[in-house]
Amino acid sequence: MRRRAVAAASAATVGALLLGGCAGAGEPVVDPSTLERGDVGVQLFQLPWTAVAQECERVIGPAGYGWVLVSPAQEHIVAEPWWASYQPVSARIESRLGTRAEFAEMTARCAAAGVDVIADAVINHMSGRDQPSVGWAGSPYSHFEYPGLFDDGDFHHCGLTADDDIRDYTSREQVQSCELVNLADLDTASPHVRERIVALLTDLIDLGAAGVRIDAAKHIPADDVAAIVGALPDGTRVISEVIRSAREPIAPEEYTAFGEVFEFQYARDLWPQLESGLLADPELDGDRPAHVPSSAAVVFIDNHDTERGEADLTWRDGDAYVMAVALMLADDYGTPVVYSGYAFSDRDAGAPTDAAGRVLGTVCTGDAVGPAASGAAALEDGDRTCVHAWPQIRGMVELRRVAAGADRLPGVVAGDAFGFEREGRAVIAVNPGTEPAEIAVPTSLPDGRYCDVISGGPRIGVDGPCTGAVIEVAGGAARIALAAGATAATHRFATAP
Ligand code: ARE
Repeated sequence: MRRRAVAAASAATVGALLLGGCAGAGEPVVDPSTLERGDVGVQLFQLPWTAVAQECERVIGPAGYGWVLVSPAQEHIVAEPWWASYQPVSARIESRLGTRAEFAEMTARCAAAGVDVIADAVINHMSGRDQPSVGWAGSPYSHFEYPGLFDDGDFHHCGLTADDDIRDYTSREQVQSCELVNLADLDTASPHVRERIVALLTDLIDLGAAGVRIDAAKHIPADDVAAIVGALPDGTRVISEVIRSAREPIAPEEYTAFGEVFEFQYARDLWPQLESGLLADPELDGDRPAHVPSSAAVVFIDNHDTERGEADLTWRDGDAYVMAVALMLADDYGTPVVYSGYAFSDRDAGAPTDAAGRVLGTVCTGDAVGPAASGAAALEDGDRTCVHAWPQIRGMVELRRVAAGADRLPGVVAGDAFGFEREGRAVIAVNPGTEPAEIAVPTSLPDGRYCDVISGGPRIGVDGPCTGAVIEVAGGAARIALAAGATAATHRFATAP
């Protein structure tokens, strides 16, 4: 697994905070200095580099996230929709999200805040327009000619369909040699093409990226991806986008030998499981059937494609979305990534820009946000959703850090509600039903009063009373009352005074 070690400095920071006054009920059961910076990522969709840097410093680093996934950085076509980012036209790191210098400054400032930057790498294809044009930074190009970078001989012309577009996803040959929605498809078996792609990715890493998301990896044979990422510096994190489909021959499992993959099945299964109570099944521990092994899985509730398509839940669903994200963060499967985009009513609409076409850098504050404040009615098109800054989500990122390494114990069901413990560290309970519910979740947390991090937000470093609900632990159980649709969770260091 090509995986960068977590930032060492941050563990000491958290330890100091914990020892400084949070472990109210006696000695901590774990040495807080062993707590690692969270493994949780944030996808900051279409956020410019200068704003990402500010987010790292103001919210993401302090909240204990470990990494951010940013949108593609290469020069792209000139077009209003967000998906202009996914049509590169040159090797220049110069886009409407920022300049090369701004990209480098972002990675440095995020690293200083303890946060790795993962770059979105579009290496399957170039642009998808048939007419010659000029890119964002002024580079001339045509569909199959990118001066100084790629020319016609570097592309597939599959000849398997009338227009060379992929028509049949059950054909491996079409998926990996024809064009994805008319995007000029690079011949990644060619040594010259590979060399150019390695140079592009190495440039991003030299600019401070800790790793790459391989966009449209399904459309690149796994051997080609392996050869390309094998030429990158040791420790480069690689996460391949291979959308799982039971009907198709190309599976994410083909891409796990050299890195992680986005496990799309996790989100698809979660809501049906919530509704049927299957998450309480004692057999569901660690690795899951029909999913890649936990260590290879990056999981999410939605991303920039699925929030415009298949996702059952998005930020617009308020409490139900919090429930799903909270369960993902409390779970012991995979490495989670929280999605943070902007409101839209037109699925193609790009993020708001200035008069010159540069995306505006709105920054989220660390307070006064959440589903109540940012429900569908409260946000205008283009407003950032700031999901990663919602106190409920920051509270759960904290809980995950405390729970790291602890077993997920068998869940319990009480009517529509269910909950589970991360052994000795944390407890979560959810009520996806339509009536209030009460549940007693067995736990080895010491008896006492704990603050709910869903209604009250993060607690590490906070000495005062709970700002949210109090959860009583007594006689080996956390007794939790849940309104319809509510989630509650607490951890070893969220003790109430
Ligand atoms: C745009 C226009 C097109 C136009 C094209 C070229 O929408 O009409 O032909 O430009 O001019 C994004 C947008 C696209 C956009 C593209 C380029 O979503 O709309 O096209 O950028 O600007 C498949 C792939 C998967 C891919 C999804 C979208 O397997 O890799 O399609 N996801 C990534 C990104 C996208 C991005 C691209 C790839 C391209 O996350 O944001 O596209 O860089 C089944 C299959 C899946 C398949 C899915 C949808 O589920 O199992 O494999 O996903 O159907 O077809």
